Amino acid sequence: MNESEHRCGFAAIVGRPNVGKSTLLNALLGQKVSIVSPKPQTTRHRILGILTQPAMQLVFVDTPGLHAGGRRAMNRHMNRAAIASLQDADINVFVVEALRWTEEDQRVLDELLKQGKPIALVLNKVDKVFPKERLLPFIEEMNRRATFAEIVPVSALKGNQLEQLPAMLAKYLPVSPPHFPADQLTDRSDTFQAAEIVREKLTMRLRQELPYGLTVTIEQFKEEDGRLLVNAVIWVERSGQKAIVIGHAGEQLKDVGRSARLEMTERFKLPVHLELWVKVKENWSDNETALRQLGYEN
Ligand SMILES: Nc1nc2c(ncn2[C@@H]2O[C@H](COP(=O)(O)OP(=O)(O)OP(=O)(O)O)[C@@H](O)[C@H]2O)c(=O)[nH]1
Ligand SMILES: [Mg+2]
Repeated sequence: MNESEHRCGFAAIVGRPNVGKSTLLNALLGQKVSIVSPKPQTTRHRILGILTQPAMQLVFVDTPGLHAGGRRAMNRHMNRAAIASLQDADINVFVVEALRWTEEDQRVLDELLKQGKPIALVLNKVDKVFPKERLLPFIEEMNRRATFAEIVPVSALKGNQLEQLPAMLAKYLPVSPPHFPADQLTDRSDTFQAAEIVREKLTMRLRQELPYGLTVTIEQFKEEDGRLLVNAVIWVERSGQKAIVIGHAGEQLKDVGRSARLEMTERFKLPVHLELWVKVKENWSDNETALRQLGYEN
């Protein structure tokens, strides 16, 4: 390959919460770098996922779901992170759920149109669409809403129709040498990933509003005698939430610890000893200073 033809740039994956952005990123990379859950507002940070091929390096940016109707400092942090990512991208991958269009989708589209960058529209979750012909009128409707550089129906969950995406997106990247070493998968540290794994397991288990008031920090992460010693703190907003997280006779916390440890063992390729503590930081999610202390920085 001629060096002057190598392409490298950023593709931000944006959309409202829960449309499958993180699932899509993980599927495109063939490895999990971003946590996923059935609850909206799972991703809270901008997370890079780097796909390196001989002729290109495509740097995907997973983003928090753009949303309205949350007034806490955390909601503002998440929306800011998403907007900054779509402003910086060479191409934006706008993810929507096939056959569903909501006011929040329209808000994301308005934000994208303001930027004037090319937009690849990904219609996700087509595994739920029967018969597939129902996609055609939806695609026509989308074409009336805006001019998209590409429109691709996919199932991120089943891995359908994804092979074509990287090459399709690469056309919109500038000619440039790679920004990252070929073996680098993400910009996020092991400790960040460990905290996210714990948060994912908690989010999967806890009902309703509680996941929004939880965050996780890592107090210790070190290799000793061939194993990884990890201490994590789960922060809640009110003392009453502590008991809910811990669960009857500590069962829930044990269960979270067990599944987080299994995933960390697989990720870090070492046996893991994981200890979890639950602590209260009053109202942390609506406090800019607390957010920064807990690792939420743009
Ligand atoms: N049926 C189906 N479900 C999917 C597909 N892609 C994602 N999901 C599910 O949709 C839910 C949300 O997925 P995420 O990847 O966390 O969505 P997200 O857009 O990153 O959500 P936020 O981070 O909250 O903005 C999870 O339960 C996924 O398993 C798909 O192609 N088909
Ligand atoms: Mg996500």
